[in-house]
Amino acid sequence: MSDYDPARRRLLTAGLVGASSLAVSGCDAFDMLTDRDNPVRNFIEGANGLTYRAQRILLGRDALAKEFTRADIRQPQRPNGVTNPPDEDYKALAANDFRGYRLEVRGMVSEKLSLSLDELQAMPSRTQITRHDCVEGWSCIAEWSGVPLSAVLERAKPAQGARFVVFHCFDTIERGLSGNIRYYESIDMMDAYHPQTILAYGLNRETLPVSNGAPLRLRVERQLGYKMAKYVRAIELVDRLTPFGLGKGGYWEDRGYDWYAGI
Ligand SMILES: Nc1nc2c(c(=O)[nH]1)N[C@H]1C(S)=C(S)[C@@H](COP(=O)(O)O)O[C@H]1N2
Ligand SMILES: [Mo]
Repeated sequence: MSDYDPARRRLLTAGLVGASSLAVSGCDAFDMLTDRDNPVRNFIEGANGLTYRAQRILLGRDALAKEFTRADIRQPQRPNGVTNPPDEDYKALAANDFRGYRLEVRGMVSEKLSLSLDELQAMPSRTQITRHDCVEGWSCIAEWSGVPLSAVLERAKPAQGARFVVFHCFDTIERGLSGNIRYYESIDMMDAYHPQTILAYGLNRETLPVSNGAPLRLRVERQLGYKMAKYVRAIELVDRLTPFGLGKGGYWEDRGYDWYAGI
């Protein structure tokens, strides 16, 4: 059984709109999202295409998300969404400390890759202290270490027409009528090559724990938490998002969230 309940999620999301304050445990309230008239929140909720274009124009290709210091880390990263994948293939890997794990890289690439954790950890690494903002109304500052997605893509050599990177995850988040629905996400090539976009295997100077996405999870620091796929098992380069899930580019996007969740 997944310990994640989409109905509860919907309730929390709906609650966010009316709430003037939020009771959160362990993490700071992301106050601006609870304020109806806050321009930042209105910006987030504005036409998604407009937000996307505006951020690209205003902030540019390489604008960095704010980075913090260790003194700013006030609490552990709050585990959210799926925190212990119920899937047998995942459990078997976890039971063996992920020694059998491989990240598959496929789709519109000239070199398909299959990388072990050791191989990923031998690649260039980046560490960054950033704030994770969940759409539910909380945020956490944490230190993330991993391999820049750009380094993985340079090895795989994306084809000319590749426009998006799709992240396929291990975790079943919902059991649908025609089978298990696993979490997935996607970003565009600009975010894929952004210097702070990493596949993280470390959190607060420890090995990334299962609750936060072990053995590998995406960090895409200029967007909201739901974009940051945990339990990544494969990445696929594509020119369109319609073939996946319900066609909107991610599990939560298929259920109404914006594809571009810029903050
Ligand atoms: N595979 C997977 N990735 C996921 C989720 C999930 O349920 N499954 N939840 C998302 C949401 S809504 C958030 S806020 C973050 C939570 O990351 P954390 O558990 O490290 O805080 O993961 C995101 N990535
Ligand atoms: Mo979230």
